Amino acid sequence: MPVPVLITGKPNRFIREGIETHFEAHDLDSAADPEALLAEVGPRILGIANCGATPKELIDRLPALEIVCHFGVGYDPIDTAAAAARGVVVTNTPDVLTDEVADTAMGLLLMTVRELSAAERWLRAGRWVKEGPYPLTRGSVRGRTMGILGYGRIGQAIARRGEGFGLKIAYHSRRKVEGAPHPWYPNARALAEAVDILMIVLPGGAATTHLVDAPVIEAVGPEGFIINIGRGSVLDEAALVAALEAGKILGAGLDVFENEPEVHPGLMTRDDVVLLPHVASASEKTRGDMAALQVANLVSWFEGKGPVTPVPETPVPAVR
Ligand code: 8YV
Repeated sequence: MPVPVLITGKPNRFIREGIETHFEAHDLDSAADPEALLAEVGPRILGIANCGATPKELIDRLPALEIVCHFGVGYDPIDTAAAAARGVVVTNTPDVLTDEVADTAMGLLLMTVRELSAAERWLRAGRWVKEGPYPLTRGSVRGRTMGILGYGRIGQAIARRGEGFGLKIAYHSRRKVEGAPHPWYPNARALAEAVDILMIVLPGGAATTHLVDAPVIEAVGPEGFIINIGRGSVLDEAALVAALEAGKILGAGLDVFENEPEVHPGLMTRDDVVLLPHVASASEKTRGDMAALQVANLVSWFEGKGPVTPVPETPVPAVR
């Protein structure tokens, strides 16, 4: 008998194929009547393939739930405390997306600092022909320092790439990383004061919400830039708009937003920001690898071999 698994959110085709190959799949969010679906299959559901959210209310509706396997490295859409309290294991998809996200971070950084989107808009609007060359950019990565806020696997991969571009690197993470080749700053504000480009690579959640607020934004300075590739909730978007309007910061590049897919209207019309629709890991190759790891966690668990990539917050019995 195939194991019944609930899919939340919108799975990509790699996830759907993997889940349907190995499990009895039930789509929650695209069901005609999600309530009726939960009433019917909820008591039998043993696993969740999470592509949306798994709040406590959902965990409470699934008395036989054993494991929640998330698609993504950041697992803020899952209530891990509620899962832990029930003995439900949670997994994510680390490592397989590290390099893709770090590549995109550097692309976004260059687009922002050298105004590449605005320069392309200039060309496409025929302004190169009519008005001449695009104005020289105030920003440059030459001789600058990049501060990495969140120095985990992705943050360190971005740091290595930054060195390749000749940037000096500094970082802040809650704990100093022993043996790290870059200077550590004890908080976000101190890091922001020391650097020209602040690269946010932090996960979401209560501990990081609005960690980058008006004082931190202003500490980056009027020639500085902020890039956010982590979670939108980390950056106070209204404070960013105010700082841009007041010339307290030169520009920003954002792949993530506080209220995705909605974007603060004050950002949408500005030429000094680059806005990407959360695409850092979004290649077929990497999203396929992430899907494979998500499915591998479910398969491994139900074969009695334990989770492949459990998160630290939930209990991990070696096997089911
Ligand atoms: C994913 C991400 O796109 O892994 C993460 O934490 O932000 C992205 O790579 C997202 O989780 C799924 O849409």
